[in-house]
Amino acid sequence: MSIRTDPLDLNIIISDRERRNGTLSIENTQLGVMLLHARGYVVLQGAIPESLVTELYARFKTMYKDNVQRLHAEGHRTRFIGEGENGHSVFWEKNSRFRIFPKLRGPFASPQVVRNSFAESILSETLGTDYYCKFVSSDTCAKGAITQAPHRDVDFYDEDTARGCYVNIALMHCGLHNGPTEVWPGGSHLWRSDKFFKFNLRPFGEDTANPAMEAFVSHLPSKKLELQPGDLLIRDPGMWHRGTPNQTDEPRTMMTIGYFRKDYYYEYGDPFFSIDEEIYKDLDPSVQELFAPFFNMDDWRYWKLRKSQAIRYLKRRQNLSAPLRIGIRWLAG
Ligand SMILES: O=C(O)CCC(=O)C(=O)O
Repeated sequence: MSIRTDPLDLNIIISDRERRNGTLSIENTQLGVMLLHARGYVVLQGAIPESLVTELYARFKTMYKDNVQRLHAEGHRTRFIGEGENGHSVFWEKNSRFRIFPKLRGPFASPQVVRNSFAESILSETLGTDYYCKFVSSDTCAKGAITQAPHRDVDFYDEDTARGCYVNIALMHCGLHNGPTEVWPGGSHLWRSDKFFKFNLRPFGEDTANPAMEAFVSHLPSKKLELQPGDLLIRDPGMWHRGTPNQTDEPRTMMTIGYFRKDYYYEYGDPFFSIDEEIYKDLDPSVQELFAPFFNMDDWRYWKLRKSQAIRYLKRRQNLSAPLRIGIRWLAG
C-alpha cells in the first residue's frame, strides 16, 4: 500500500553535498524560489545545526522566563515592554502571544541564524542581492492564546514579486499539537487589494475578530505547518496565515526575522530592538551588511527609521498638547 504525501509537506531536504558546500544546489535554489513565489512558502529542513538550536533554545527559555516576570511585575498594565536596565530584551505580549526581540549576541548573532547560507540564494533571487534585515524577533504562543484572524503581514504588492520574506526558525518541535502556523498557500503577488477593501474583508490585523475574512477563507484550502527543531521556513509575508492555539503547557517558539528589498521600507519592527552601535561593531561582516543602511547617514532608510522612532516615542507620551498631537499625525502620514 502506498502512502500518499501531501504535496504541501514536500520541502527541501538539504543533502550531504549541500551541507559540505554550505549552500543549496542550483536545482534546490530554483525549486525554493518557485515554491516561495507560487506557493508562498518553502521549508529548508535541518538548515540550522542541532547544537546551535539547542543553545538558542536554552537562551531563549531564560529570556522568556525573565520577560514573563517583567510582565507580571508590571501587573499586565502594559503590553509593550522596552529594554530593561540589565540588557533585557524588548518584547510585547497580546493574548498570550509574545513577540520578543533577542539581542544579537552569542548564538542569536550567528550568521547561520541571521544570514543562513542555505536560505541566502533563495532570498537574494527573490529580493535582490542587496536585501536588508529590518528586525530579528521570535513568536511564542503560550497556552491561552486564541486563534488569530487570517491576515497578511505586508501591504499588497503592485509589482509581481514579493517585497519581503519572513524567515521562521523552529527552536523546538512546532507541531500540530502546540499552535502551528496555519497558512493559505498561494503566491500573494496575485492578490489585489481593491476587492478586499471594497468588500470590507480587512486584510490586516490579527488580533481582532474578522468574521468576513473567516467566512471567505473557509472556502480556501489551508495548511497547518509542522516544523522540526532547526527547520527554516521562508514565507512571503503577503501569504494569508494566522497563529492557532497551543493546548500544551509548554510555550511554542520560533524565531521570526524580516528581510526586505532595498527599495521598500517596512514599518514594523526595529533593528535597534536587537542591536546598538556596540553590538553592530561585533557582528560578523555578513550579518553587519544586513543592518548597514541603519548606520549610514547617507541611506534613506537611516532617516526613515529615526523618524519612525521619534513618532513612536512621542505617541507613547501622555499629556501631549493638541497641536503636537496633530503634528505627530501629520508626520506619521
Ligand atoms: O505564531 C504564529 O504561528 C503566527 C503569528 C502571527 O502570524 C502574528 O502574530 O502575526
